[in-house]
Amino acid sequence: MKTPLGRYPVNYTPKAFITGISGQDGSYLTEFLVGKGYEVHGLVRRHSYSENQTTRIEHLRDKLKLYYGDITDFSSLLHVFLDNNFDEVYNLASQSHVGVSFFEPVYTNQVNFIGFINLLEIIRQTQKLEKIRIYQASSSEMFGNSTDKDGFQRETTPMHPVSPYGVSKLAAYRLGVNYRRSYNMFISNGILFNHESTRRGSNFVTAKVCKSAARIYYELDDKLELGNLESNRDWGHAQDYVRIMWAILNEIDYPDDFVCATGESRSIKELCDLAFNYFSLDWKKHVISTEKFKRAEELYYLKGDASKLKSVISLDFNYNFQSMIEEMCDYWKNYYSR
Ligand code: NAP
Ligand code: F7E
Repeated sequence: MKTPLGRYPVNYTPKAFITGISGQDGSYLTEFLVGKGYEVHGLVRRHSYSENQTTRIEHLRDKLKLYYGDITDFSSLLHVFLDNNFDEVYNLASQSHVGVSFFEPVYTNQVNFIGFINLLEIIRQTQKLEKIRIYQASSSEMFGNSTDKDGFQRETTPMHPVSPYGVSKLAAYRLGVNYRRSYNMFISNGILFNHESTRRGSNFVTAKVCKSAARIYYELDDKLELGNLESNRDWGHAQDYVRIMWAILNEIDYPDDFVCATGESRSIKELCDLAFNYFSLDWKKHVISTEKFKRAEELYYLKGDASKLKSVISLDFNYNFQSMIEEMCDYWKNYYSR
């Protein structure tokens, strides 16, 4: 990475706004930006159990400016943007669970697509467009079961999403391109492949498997029910990927669309093998595949080619699949040993 804050004048404090600041990526991105000297603002939803609103960013609370709001509520965004001029906006707010999107297709599109229109319209009408840079959290789920002949997905691979989530993300992606061209706005899409961490919600498969293996190790459970065991994902680490979000806005001088991926694809069975081995367990004795966790339509295979991104910035990842899953198993082992 180049010098921190390289594109800003010396002694200038850049102002960033993050939607989805309380999520896995939002929390790591916040740490990263605060570490670089940014003034970080973020949108937080009201929860009935208020401690849950900011669990992942609690350690940074006194450094942040947080606003109650919801990306589907235009007015909640409007007052934030009327009161501030931001340098960078990261749109991470999302109903991000693909399986859940089959049960909540309308809501998923309201948050992931209409929410982004709200944000772009408010920015267009209130901000200095020559100055502000916008990052949209696009997803490999937009590809669906489409691959190039060499088995990879890249920016030019046709996009045929197979879930309401994927459709909503594709709509938002196209909208970002449309606003970029129509209004000359700096909007970049990071097409990120799956990324995980100890902060991953435990209803996503990596965290679910690591957590369950820990519970079986401590004899709190004996079985783990999963859905489809045949799919493959290109899994990176969220901490590595949030640095790329920042680099896409700060180390590349033009807005564009970029795949970020490891280029390696692993199966759910390999994931189970690694996590259960960490606890000296045999996953085949504990894991069962049930209809309950299968999706109405499945995306079977993801393997990303990040060559376009690598040609303009360096992708210096600190984790590989094994070290990431070991870190997650460590986390859940410690969690249940308390
Ligand atoms: P996450 O942990 O599920 O976080 C989602 C965030 O969005 C949370 O802060 C959540 O708030 C917020 N949110 C949900 N609905 C909202 C609404 N209506 N208004 C305002 N905020 C709302 O997701 P993540 O893994 O950090 O992912 C970050 C972004 O990257 C998402 O857009 C996701 O779709 C995208 N993405 C993720 C991956 C991945 O593998 N992680 C890959 C590609 C793209 P609460 O805390 O209140 O629920
Ligand atoms: O599923 C299979 C499941 O829910 C991965 C989101 O961050 O990445 C994520 O979406 C695979 C799928 O992630 C269970 O069917 C089997 O094939 O961990 P996941 P995802 O659907 O790939 C993309 C890039 C995003 O953008 C999304 O926001 O694992 N699987 N059994 C299971 N998945 C879950 N969740 N639970 C199971 O029991």
